[in-house]
Amino acid sequence: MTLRTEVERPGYAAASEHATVCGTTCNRRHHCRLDRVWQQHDNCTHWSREYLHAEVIDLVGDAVAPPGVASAPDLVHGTVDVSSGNITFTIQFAPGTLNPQSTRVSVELDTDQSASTGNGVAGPLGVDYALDLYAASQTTISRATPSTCSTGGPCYTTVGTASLTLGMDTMTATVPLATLGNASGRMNFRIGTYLFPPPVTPTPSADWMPDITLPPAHVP
Ligand SMILES: [Ca+2]
Ligand SMILES: [Ca+2]
Repeated sequence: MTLRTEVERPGYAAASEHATVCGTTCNRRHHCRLDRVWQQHDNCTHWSREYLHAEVIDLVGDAVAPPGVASAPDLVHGTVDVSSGNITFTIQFAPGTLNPQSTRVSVELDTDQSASTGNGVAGPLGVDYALDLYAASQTTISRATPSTCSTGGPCYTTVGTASLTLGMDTMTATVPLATLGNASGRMNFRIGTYLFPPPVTPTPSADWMPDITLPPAHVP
Protein backbone atom coordinates (compact mmCIF):
# COMPACT_ATOMS: atom_id res chain seq x y z
CA MET A 1 0.00 0.00 0.00
CA THR A 2 1.36 3.41 -0.87
CA LEU A 3 0.68 6.72 0.75
CA ARG A 4 0.53 8.63 -2.50
CA THR A 5 -3.11 8.06 -3.27
CA GLU A 6 -4.15 8.83 0.28
CA VAL A 7 -2.29 12.11 0.23
CA GLU A 8 -3.84 13.07 -3.07
CA ARG A 9 -7.34 12.07 -2.08
CA PRO A 10 -7.73 12.09 1.70
CA GLY A 11 -10.03 9.34 2.89
CA TYR A 12 -9.80 7.37 -0.33
CA ALA A 13 -7.54 4.71 -1.72
CA ALA A 14 -7.37 2.96 -5.06
CA ALA A 15 -9.13 -0.35 -5.51
CA SER A 16 -5.85 -2.27 -5.51
CA GLU A 17 -5.01 -0.76 -2.14
CA HIS A 18 -8.48 -1.44 -0.91
CA ALA A 19 -7.97 -5.11 -1.59
CA THR A 20 -5.01 -5.03 0.77
CA VAL A 21 -7.00 -3.30 3.45
CA CYS A 22 -10.17 -5.36 3.43
CA GLY A 23 -8.80 -8.65 2.23
CA THR A 24 -11.26 -8.94 -0.62
CA THR A 25 -10.81 -8.48 -4.34
CA CYS A 26 -11.90 -5.51 -6.41
CA ASN A 27 -12.08 -6.34 -10.09
CA ARG A 28 -12.63 -2.79 -11.25
CA ARG A 29 -10.31 0.14 -10.95
CA HIS A 30 -12.07 2.79 -8.93
CA HIS A 31 -11.78 4.48 -5.59
CA CYS A 32 -13.14 2.94 -2.48
CA ARG A 33 -13.86 5.02 0.55
CA LEU A 34 -12.02 3.88 3.64
CA ASP A 35 -13.91 4.48 6.80
CA ARG A 36 -15.79 2.49 9.36
CA VAL A 37 -19.05 2.53 7.46
CA TRP A 38 -19.75 -0.85 5.92
CA GLN A 39 -20.65 -0.47 2.29
CA GLN A 40 -21.00 -2.57 -0.81
CA HIS A 41 -18.96 -1.51 -3.81
CA ASP A 42 -18.86 -3.89 -6.75
CA ASN A 43 -16.93 -6.94 -5.62
CA CYS A 44 -15.84 -5.35 -2.36
CA THR A 45 -18.43 -6.50 0.11
CA HIS A 46 -17.17 -4.69 3.15
CA TRP A 47 -14.25 -3.08 4.84
CA SER A 48 -13.86 -2.24 8.44
CA ARG A 49 -10.36 -0.88 8.96
CA GLU A 50 -9.41 2.72 8.82
CA TYR A 51 -6.57 4.07 6.77
CA LEU A 52 -5.66 7.44 8.25
CA HIS A 53 -2.78 9.81 7.75
CA ALA A 54 -1.67 12.90 9.65
CA GLU A 55 1.37 15.14 9.71
CA VAL A 56 2.79 17.56 12.24
CA ILE A 57 5.66 20.04 11.94
CA ASP A 58 7.85 22.05 14.26
CA LEU A 59 10.50 24.74 13.87
CA VAL A 60 14.11 23.91 13.11
CA GLY A 61 16.50 25.25 15.73
CA ASP A 62 14.06 25.71 18.65
CA ALA A 63 15.32 22.80 20.76
CA VAL A 64 16.67 23.77 24.18
CA ALA A 65 19.87 22.07 25.31
CA PRO A 66 20.37 21.49 29.06
CA PRO A 67 23.24 23.35 30.73
CA GLY A 68 26.60 22.02 29.65
CA VAL A 69 25.22 20.12 26.66
CA ALA A 70 26.23 21.19 23.17
CA SER A 71 23.15 20.16 21.23
CA ALA A 72 19.71 18.76 21.86
CA PRO A 73 17.34 16.64 19.75
CA ASP A 74 15.34 18.98 17.54
CA LEU A 75 11.93 17.75 16.32
CA VAL A 76 10.97 19.06 12.89
CA HIS A 77 8.39 16.73 11.32
CA GLY A 78 6.22 13.77 12.11
CA THR A 79 3.87 11.51 10.18
CA VAL A 80 1.24 9.18 11.59
CA ASP A 81 -0.28 6.38 9.55
CA VAL A 82 -3.08 4.08 10.63
CA SER A 83 -3.43 0.92 8.58
CA SER A 84 -4.34 -2.74 9.08
CA GLY A 85 -4.83 -2.37 12.80
CA ASN A 86 -1.49 -0.66 13.43
CA ILE A 87 -0.45 2.93 14.00
CA THR A 88 2.98 4.05 12.81
CA PHE A 89 4.79 7.15 14.02
CA THR A 90 7.71 8.41 11.96
CA ILE A 91 9.51 11.21 13.74
CA GLN A 92 12.07 13.33 11.96
CA PHE A 93 14.80 15.37 13.66
CA ALA A 94 16.83 18.28 12.33
CA PRO A 95 19.94 16.85 10.64
CA GLY A 96 22.55 15.69 13.15
CA THR A 97 20.44 16.16 16.28
CA LEU A 98 19.29 12.54 16.72
CA ASN A 99 21.84 10.78 18.90
CA PRO A 100 21.30 7.00 19.01
CA GLN A 101 22.86 6.88 22.50
CA SER A 102 20.92 9.64 24.19
CA THR A 103 17.80 10.70 22.29
CA ARG A 104 14.55 9.67 23.92
CA VAL A 105 11.02 10.50 22.79
CA SER A 106 7.67 10.49 24.56
CA VAL A 107 4.50 10.40 22.47
CA GLU A 108 1.43 11.38 24.46
CA LEU A 109 -1.76 9.89 23.02
CA ASP A 110 -5.28 11.06 23.77
CA THR A 111 -6.89 8.03 22.17
CA ASP A 112 -10.48 9.04 22.92
CA GLN A 113 -9.89 12.70 22.02
CA SER A 114 -11.25 13.71 25.42
CA ALA A 115 -9.20 15.92 27.72
CA SER A 116 -11.41 14.79 30.61
CA THR A 117 -10.11 11.19 30.54
CA GLY A 118 -6.58 9.98 31.24
CA ASN A 119 -3.78 12.03 32.72
CA GLY A 120 -4.31 15.75 32.29
CA VAL A 121 -1.14 17.42 31.01
CA ALA A 122 -0.22 20.79 29.59
CA GLY A 123 -1.43 21.37 26.14
CA PRO A 124 -4.15 20.57 27.18
CA LEU A 125 -4.30 16.84 26.62
CA GLY A 126 -6.03 13.96 28.41
CA VAL A 127 -3.34 11.31 27.91
CA ASP A 128 -4.76 7.77 27.80
CA TYR A 129 -1.60 6.04 26.52
CA ALA A 130 2.02 7.01 26.07
CA LEU A 131 4.81 5.67 23.90
CA ASP A 132 8.43 5.77 25.03
CA LEU A 133 10.83 5.66 22.09
CA TYR A 134 14.39 5.21 23.27
CA ALA A 135 16.95 5.03 20.53
CA ALA A 136 19.15 2.69 22.51
CA SER A 137 16.42 0.10 23.05
CA GLN A 138 12.83 -0.11 21.82
CA THR A 139 9.32 1.27 22.03
CA THR A 140 7.49 0.85 25.30
CA ILE A 141 3.70 1.25 25.44
CA SER A 142 2.13 2.49 28.66
CA ARG A 143 -1.44 3.00 29.78
CA ALA A 144 -2.33 6.02 31.86
CA THR A 145 -3.42 5.36 35.43
CA PRO A 146 -5.10 8.63 36.41
CA SER A 147 -6.61 7.23 39.61
CA THR A 148 -3.19 6.65 41.19
CA CYS A 149 -1.53 9.55 39.38
CA SER A 150 -3.94 12.02 40.97
CA THR A 151 -2.92 10.90 44.45
CA GLY A 152 0.83 11.06 43.86
CA GLY A 153 1.28 7.44 42.77
CA PRO A 154 2.32 6.00 39.40
CA CYS A 155 0.90 7.78 36.35
CA TYR A 156 1.52 4.96 33.87
CA THR A 157 1.73 1.20 33.71
CA THR A 158 3.56 -0.69 30.97
CA VAL A 159 1.24 -2.70 28.72
CA GLY A 160 3.55 -3.77 25.89
CA THR A 161 6.56 -3.19 23.71
CA ALA A 162 7.12 -2.62 20.00
CA SER A 163 10.03 -2.33 17.64
CA LEU A 164 11.85 0.90 16.98
CA THR A 165 13.63 1.62 13.71
CA LEU A 166 16.31 4.27 13.49
CA GLY A 167 17.17 6.14 10.30
CA MET A 168 19.78 8.83 9.82
CA ASP A 169 17.50 11.47 11.33
CA THR A 170 14.32 9.51 12.01
CA MET A 171 12.71 7.20 14.51
CA THR A 172 9.86 4.94 13.40
CA ALA A 173 7.63 2.92 15.72
CA THR A 174 4.68 0.74 14.73
CA VAL A 175 2.22 -0.13 17.47
CA PRO A 176 -0.86 -2.37 17.28
CA LEU A 177 -4.04 -0.47 18.06
CA ALA A 178 -5.02 -3.46 20.18
CA THR A 179 -2.35 -2.46 22.71
CA LEU A 180 -3.87 1.02 22.90
CA GLY A 181 -7.19 -0.25 24.24
CA ASN A 182 -8.38 -1.11 20.72
CA ALA A 183 -8.27 2.57 19.81
CA SER A 184 -9.82 3.56 16.49
CA GLY A 185 -6.70 5.41 15.36
CA ARG A 186 -8.44 8.76 15.58
CA MET A 187 -6.60 10.52 18.36
CA ASN A 188 -4.92 13.70 19.57
CA PHE A 189 -1.21 13.62 20.32
CA ARG A 190 1.92 15.54 21.18
CA ILE A 191 5.54 14.45 20.79
CA GLY A 192 8.26 15.44 23.21
CA THR A 193 11.98 14.68 23.21
CA TYR A 194 14.74 14.83 25.80
CA LEU A 195 18.23 13.60 26.58
CA PHE A 196 18.70 10.34 28.48
CA PRO A 197 20.30 9.85 30.94
CA PRO A 198 19.30 13.39 31.88
CA PRO A 199 22.28 15.66 32.62
CA VAL A 200 20.25 17.49 35.28
CA THR A 201 17.12 16.78 37.31
CA PRO A 202 14.24 17.08 36.92
CA THR A 203 14.58 15.94 33.32
CA PRO A 204 14.20 18.98 31.07
CA SER A 205 12.34 18.69 27.76
CA ALA A 206 14.44 19.60 24.74
CA ASP A 207 11.60 20.14 22.27
CA TRP A 208 7.89 19.60 21.73
CA MET A 209 5.93 19.05 18.53
CA PRO A 210 3.57 20.80 18.31
CA ASP A 211 4.73 23.37 20.85
CA ILE A 212 2.98 23.31 24.24
CA THR A 213 1.47 26.71 23.44
CA LEU A 214 -0.33 25.23 20.43
CA PRO A 215 -3.31 22.86 20.37
CA PRO A 216 -2.32 19.17 20.18
CA ALA A 217 -1.95 17.47 16.80
CA HIS A 218 -4.66 15.09 15.71
CA VAL A 219 -5.31 12.04 13.52
CA PRO A 220 -6.59 12.35 10.88
CA1 LIG B 1 12.00 21.78 16.65
CA1 LIG C 1 -8.32 11.16 26.90
